[in-house]
Amino acid sequence: MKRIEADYVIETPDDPRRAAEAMAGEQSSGTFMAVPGETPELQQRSAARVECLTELGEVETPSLPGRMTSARYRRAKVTLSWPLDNIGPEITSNPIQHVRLKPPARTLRGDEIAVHIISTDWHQDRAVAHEEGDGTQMVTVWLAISDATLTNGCLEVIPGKPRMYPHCPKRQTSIADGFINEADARPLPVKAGGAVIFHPLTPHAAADNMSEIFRWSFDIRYNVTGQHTGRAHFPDFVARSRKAPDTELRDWEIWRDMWLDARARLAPEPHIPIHRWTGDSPACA
Ligand SMILES: O=C(O)CCC(=O)C(=O)O
Ligand SMILES: [Fe+2]
Repeated sequence: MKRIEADYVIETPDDPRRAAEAMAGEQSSGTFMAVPGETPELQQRSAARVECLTELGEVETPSLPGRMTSARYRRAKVTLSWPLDNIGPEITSNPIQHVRLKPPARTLRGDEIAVHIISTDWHQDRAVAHEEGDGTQMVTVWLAISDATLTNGCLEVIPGKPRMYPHCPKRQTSIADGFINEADARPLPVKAGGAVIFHPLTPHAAADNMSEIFRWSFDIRYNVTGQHTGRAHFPDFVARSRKAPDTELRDWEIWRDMWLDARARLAPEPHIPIHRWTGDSPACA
């Protein structure tokens, strides 16, 4: 069976081998908690494997401060792999994608609320799309272009059972009050070039950028080809296909033109909301 590989550089106060096994263990069938139908056989079949581990010496301070502190950290290069069948060979690039260039919060105007500029409120990506996409198998790939740190507002997630929470139009569209406990949040600092890959029901947010430089990231999404993207009025493209390799789009100029066409088509028409939530639902009272 074909496998996908990813390389990591880790720094850990723990034994790197144990840390690598824990990373592989957490990245098995994709949720923090077991879901119905997740049998031991399925977990075994879809589990990540440690392919290779090379120790790179010790450092006194980690490149990215995390919650654990120690006098020494052991560095290692780790290669993990997963069966290609975990995601399948037919993959579409979903139209819900953003480039976020977040300036230092200090430099923003007091009334600045544009969602990609300020902190991001708690939400789920499946919620900020149309209901037709609720059954779609999708992942969000959050790519750090600059280091994402505790200071500049790295992504944070809350582990839990995968379920959809009601959302309300607040400062941004965010999870209704009383459904999540923000004290359970886990910050996910990553180095530039690193990625956070998460399920569309994972509650996530990002704090203000309290550093003096821009926090730059891309968030892009992929879904199984043929399934509803959740924003059908926007363009998508086939990123990979084993069945029909000729349908893969490799020319960025065509992708750009698809967006220009979409803008020309949509701009004169009434606005199409990008999600289903309105402030009059009982959860928002
Ligand atoms: O980068 C952020 O501030 C939020 C990212 C996000 O909501 C996402 O990637 O889905
Ligand atoms: Fe999001």
